[in-house]
Amino acid sequence: MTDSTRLNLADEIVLGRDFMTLSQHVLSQVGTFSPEAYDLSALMGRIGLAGKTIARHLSRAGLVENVLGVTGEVNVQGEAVKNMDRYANRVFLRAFEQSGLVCRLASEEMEKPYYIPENCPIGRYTLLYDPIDGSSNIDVNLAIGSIFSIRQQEGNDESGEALDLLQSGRKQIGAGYILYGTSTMFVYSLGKGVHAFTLDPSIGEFILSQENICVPERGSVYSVNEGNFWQWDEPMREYVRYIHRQAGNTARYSGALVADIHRILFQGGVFLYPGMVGHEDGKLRLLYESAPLAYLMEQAGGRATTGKQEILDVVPDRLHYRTPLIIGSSENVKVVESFLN
Ligand code: AHM
Ligand code: MG
Repeated sequence: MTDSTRLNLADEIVLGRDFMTLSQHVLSQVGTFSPEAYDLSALMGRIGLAGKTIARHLSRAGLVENVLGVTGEVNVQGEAVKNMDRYANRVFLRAFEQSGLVCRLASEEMEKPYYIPENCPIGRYTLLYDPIDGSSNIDVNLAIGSIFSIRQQEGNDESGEALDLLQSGRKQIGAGYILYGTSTMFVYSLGKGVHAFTLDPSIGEFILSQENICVPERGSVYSVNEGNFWQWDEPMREYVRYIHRQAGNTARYSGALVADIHRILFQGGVFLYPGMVGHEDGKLRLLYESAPLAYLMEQAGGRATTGKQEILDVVPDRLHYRTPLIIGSSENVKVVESFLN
């Protein structure tokens, strides 16, 4: 080996990091070279492809048509559909057509699950997702995300009722999110810790940036929309008054769950979206928002609860079921609970 071809230690470390791609990492997590391992690796790669496509579209917001603004439609949740919501929903659907991986997808933007019949004979999985989380941030160029949850496909329920999905979050076999922030990050778990990847746009790959993330046991951040203060029950108001009286606490609320939870995952603290007058179950949807984020938070050593029950134990009675959400560092969640119970 000549001097010019020999790698020094620093180069080797950099190259080692550069070469741990998302799909390689998934294979190493599953630990075998079985068909299931390759399927999960391919599935995660397709979610990553959807994320890269959405990130590219977002990067040209304001320069090309139909990135900003609303479509004029209202979705199943009664919310105005943004152009980006519709685009991102379709990107996920297209990413899985003819993939043979996923038989059925269900999202915040579709009333009923979407079947890809040609995939079903071999597609073992259902993908639940929120294509754009934090939609109110799109038009002002602030951080947003996509959330996903992977479940085993059980049975062949083409009636569209998706009764097999009405099971607890413990049935998830993987979950994660993509954060479209100052960089694009992909954070996932397959039940063996939580791992973060950063998109290197020069090679178009998600490269491992942090493995086995552990949420601090406690943190100073509380993240809640205090504009709803008078819509909450008294115990929740009392908790927030208590937080105000303690020195060292700091409020951070971005309007995008993914961004707020990402901060808490790395730095500790608690995110809350409580029930409100007339909306006792709050705003967030269980199957494709709260449950996947709860799965990640538990994997990182934190907790997620409705205030009465662990989020992962909640069994929904419909696809777009909502729950209150209290999620983050275990000590912070315990303090919230001490006020609620
Ligand atoms: P969305 O998926 O339609 O964007 O709604 C979910 C978002 C969360 O990201 C965020 O935490 C919350 O809604 C913000 O709601 P609010 O404006 O009521 O505080
Ligand atoms: Mg959402």
